[in-house]
Amino acid sequence: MSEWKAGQPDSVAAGGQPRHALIRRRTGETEVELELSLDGSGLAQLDFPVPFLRHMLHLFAAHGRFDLRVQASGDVDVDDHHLVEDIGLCLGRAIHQALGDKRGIRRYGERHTPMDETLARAVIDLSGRPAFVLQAAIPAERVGTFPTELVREFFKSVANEGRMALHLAVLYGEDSHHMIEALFKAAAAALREAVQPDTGGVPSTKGVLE
Ligand SMILES: [Mn+2]
Repeated sequence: MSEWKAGQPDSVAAGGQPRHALIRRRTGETEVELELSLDGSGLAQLDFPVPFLRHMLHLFAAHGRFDLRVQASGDVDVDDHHLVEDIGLCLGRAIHQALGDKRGIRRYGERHTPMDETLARAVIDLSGRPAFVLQAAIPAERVGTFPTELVREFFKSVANEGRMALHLAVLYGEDSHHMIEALFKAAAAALREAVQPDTGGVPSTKGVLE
């Protein structure tokens, strides 16, 4: 893993300042500290006991060229559900907070990402209105120790707290690991596009994106 050095952006939004958020959240079930820089270089520092999600967030950071630090713990002796959901929630919250008033961004992003036999698609609108659609027939119940049904819980939390329309689909594929990995890579690249600097102003005819 690369050394953590957030705050050394290689691209910065129209406002000129690196877009960054630090989220701390503690409940009876989990404790999450998550730091996100949208204008990063793809670095990840991940410390929590869900190995497959670490793998996914590592490549999410790399393919979005975000810097992402997550330090989290929780009741994984029950199962991974709460921790995965709450890390997603904090990631969504960080995206929303880092974007501020969304002035000067593209707002929309989309990407198709193949991984060997699999093709995934992600389409994002940073609209201020949460909406989530996932179309994916993932054949395996688990990848490693990770319950594949948690892919839905994770991205639903990201969409809700990130106040975005997030449409994810696996168009076809065979291998469950490939399907999930292609979804995370596509989502990262689509988000990267959506947060990119554009010609200025808030990209809505209403003048406001919440
Ligand atoms: Mn992999």
